[in-house]
Amino acid sequence: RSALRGLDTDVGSITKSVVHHVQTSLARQPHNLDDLGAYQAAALSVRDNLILNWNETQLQYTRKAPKRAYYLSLEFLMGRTLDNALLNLGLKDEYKDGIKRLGFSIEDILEQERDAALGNGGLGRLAACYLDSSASQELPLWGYGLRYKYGIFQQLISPEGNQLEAPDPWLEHQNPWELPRLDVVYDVRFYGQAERLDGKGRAQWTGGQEVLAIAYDVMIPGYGTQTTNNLRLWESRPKRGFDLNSFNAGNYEGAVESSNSAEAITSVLYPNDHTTFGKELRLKQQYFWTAASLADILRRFKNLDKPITEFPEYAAIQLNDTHPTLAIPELMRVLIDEEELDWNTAWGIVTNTFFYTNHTVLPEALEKWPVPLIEHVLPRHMQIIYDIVSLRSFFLTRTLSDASSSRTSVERKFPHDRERLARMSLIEEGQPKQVRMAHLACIGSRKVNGVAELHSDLVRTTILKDFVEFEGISKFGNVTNGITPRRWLDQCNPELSALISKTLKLDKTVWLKDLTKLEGLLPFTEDKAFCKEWAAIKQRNKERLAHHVELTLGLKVNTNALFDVQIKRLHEYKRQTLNILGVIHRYLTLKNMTPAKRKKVVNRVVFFAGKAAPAYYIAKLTIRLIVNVARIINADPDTKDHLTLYFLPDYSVSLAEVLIPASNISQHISTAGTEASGTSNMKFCLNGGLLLGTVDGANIEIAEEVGESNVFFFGHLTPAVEDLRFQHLYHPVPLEQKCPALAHVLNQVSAGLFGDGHVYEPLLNTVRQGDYYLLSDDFDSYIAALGMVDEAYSDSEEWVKKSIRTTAKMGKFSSDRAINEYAESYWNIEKVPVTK
Ligand code: 26V
Repeated sequence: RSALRGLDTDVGSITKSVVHHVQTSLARQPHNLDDLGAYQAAALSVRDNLILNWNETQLQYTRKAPKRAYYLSLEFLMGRTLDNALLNLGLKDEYKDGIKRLGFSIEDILEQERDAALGNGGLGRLAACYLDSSASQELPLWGYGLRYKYGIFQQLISPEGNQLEAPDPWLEHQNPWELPRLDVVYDVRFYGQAERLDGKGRAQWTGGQEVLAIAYDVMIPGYGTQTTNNLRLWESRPKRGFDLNSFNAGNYEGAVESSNSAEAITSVLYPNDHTTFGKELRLKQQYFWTAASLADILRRFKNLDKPITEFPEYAAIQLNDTHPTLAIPELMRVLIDEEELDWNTAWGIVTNTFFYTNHTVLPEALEKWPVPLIEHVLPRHMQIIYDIVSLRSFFLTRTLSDASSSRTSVERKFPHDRERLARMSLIEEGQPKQVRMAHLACIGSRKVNGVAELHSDLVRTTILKDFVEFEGISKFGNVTNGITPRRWLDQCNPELSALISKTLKLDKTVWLKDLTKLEGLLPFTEDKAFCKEWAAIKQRNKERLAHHVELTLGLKVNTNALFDVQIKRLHEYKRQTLNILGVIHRYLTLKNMTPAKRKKVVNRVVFFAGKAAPAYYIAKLTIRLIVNVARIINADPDTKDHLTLYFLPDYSVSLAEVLIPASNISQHISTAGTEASGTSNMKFCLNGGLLLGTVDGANIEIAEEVGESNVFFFGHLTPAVEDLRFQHLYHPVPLEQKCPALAHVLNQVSAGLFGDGHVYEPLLNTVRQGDYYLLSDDFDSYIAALGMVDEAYSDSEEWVKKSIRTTAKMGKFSSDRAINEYAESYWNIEKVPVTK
């Protein structure tokens, strides 16, 4: 509890503080309180501690004026806060007792909290893990994002198996974890006119719509530190609650409408990932957030009274994917039009401030915005982008006769290579022209990185190859993703955490901050008693999951079976389809066996969870197939003891915390070269679940750590993918011939074994025709790998050893390691210890 300042934290004081909040903040009577009220009061009491640490941390930052890092992310998938705050503050036991004295159970009140689900998937959860690690590593970092009124939609599954979406009103009850900062407000302009003022690139931007950005601060406690960092989320509000002119002119409805449109900006998180769509409101979200965040960062810098040219020595801004790329032209605009710097000085500042992380190489996910749309919404920024391309930054061509500039242009470096100019331009020709945000992010940044070794190689050799040749390889690095072991082991798997501490003879505060200490578990693979305890904890976690399924779905799960889990966004490249077709194959195989032979097969329970983008037809059809296969096979008396299947609706961070510790094997089976990293793979392995996967993303580095004998790899490798796709296009082989087992499975689905066969035709045809994600190439080796899993699982002693070895070798994947790499190799920031 060294982490705490100010407040008394004995059980008696805690009880008093909770009761005090019941009576004052909630204005309720302690004797007729429900679980929700108890949660709210406990949260407010914990919050008091966070606020004191937050104040002290921010005071130190102001006093010491270190270089700071800013993490700009449109998504922060935080999940619940109370349990995490208690563990990070080291007050879990005290609150558990205090809550008990008041007649409540801590487990019950923790369940009352709604997830903060301001993200789609891995990209947003990564941002949340990095916040936790920054505070735990005492690094001066703030996150900047949007305070969406509605987070990722709630997923409902209809009786037919269709995904339905409902809004996520996560702010329905007041949110104790945010502090509204009604005094931290900025104006953000949209539309209007931009007029060039002189030959130096200056302009004046006037007119249009002005919207207010209001700050809400979320406290981010470090683990075992007093450091409490900040996540600042912006809310949009109309500049004037009412447009008085319209009101006076008798246009009441018009006046109300203008206030609606300002508020619309932060009303909802876009539930897509990996597909661009060019919606104006999404562009407005991106600009609203980057403009407010930059204004805030600049205001803080200006308080230091340093020359503006020193800005990059005090601020490093990380762009989480291309979503905040407008920050680049926005900082140019401020420096040129408002600070009146010359173009070269401004561009020098910009390119020393920003850092860009790419999170996908899938072409459909690379952001492009139509030029006419940017011209309309952000006319000044469009001018600046054009100036970067050719006129002033000497990027593509050399149209200014400023030979003294040290910067070279693409044209000068590669004369007569017009195709290269077209490939590299920020503007893609076409109807309409489009701005390529990844190119802008790349040339506007100091460094660029991918999120796992293979992915970073693909960034360097495919999507940004020309830029590597132009700017040099040293600008293009890698930071392999990581996860916070606090949430993803200590919090979600407390029994395993306790066993590890006992075995290593280390306080958890030590190994949770130096995860490589887990290697100390290796000798214990030979300790029978330890192995038995390890296995027993996994079993209890399986029972906890079964209990959850029974509570939520009313279904009884067989816990004496291998638990096989695939949980992630539904997407063709992630190949949930391969998994479900594999399940059907197993089912058909079981059906063909004698009962005696079936008894020898490893019993298996397969879990799926994940959301599909609301407009992603094929992904939704995959859910429907999974649900209907489950309906049939779970009811089949011949096989149901040996194989069952569950689709758990409404996947969330909180559900992941129950699923991950319960898995024996998890599936990460993307087509090679498509999954940039994956981070749930790390979470499963940290919890002693083994990995079945393709040679892709971070799977590769996990295998390097734990040894290939402890993972189940299958499928073609990345270099083969292009050739295989070529074969599909130009030398197709009938599926019956190429992969009869798969053809048979598809035919059974078509024939209606799981209900209306014709419903699934569009999904099945993605495999039969084109097969872009290469299911037919990988199916046989996939089935073989599943067989190897069965065989390995049958040797339960050896399996436990594999499980222990896997956990023991996961040290590399702590997000503490990752955040320190960013701090040292990218941002050049140092720790700021906060002590009294
Ligand atoms: C792209 C787009 C395109 C426009 C529509 C909205 C939207 C939203 C998100 C994205 C970014 C997709 C990139 C992404 O989520 N990548 C995932 O990042 C994880 C963290 O690095 C990584 O583990 C996953 O492998 C990668 O798919």
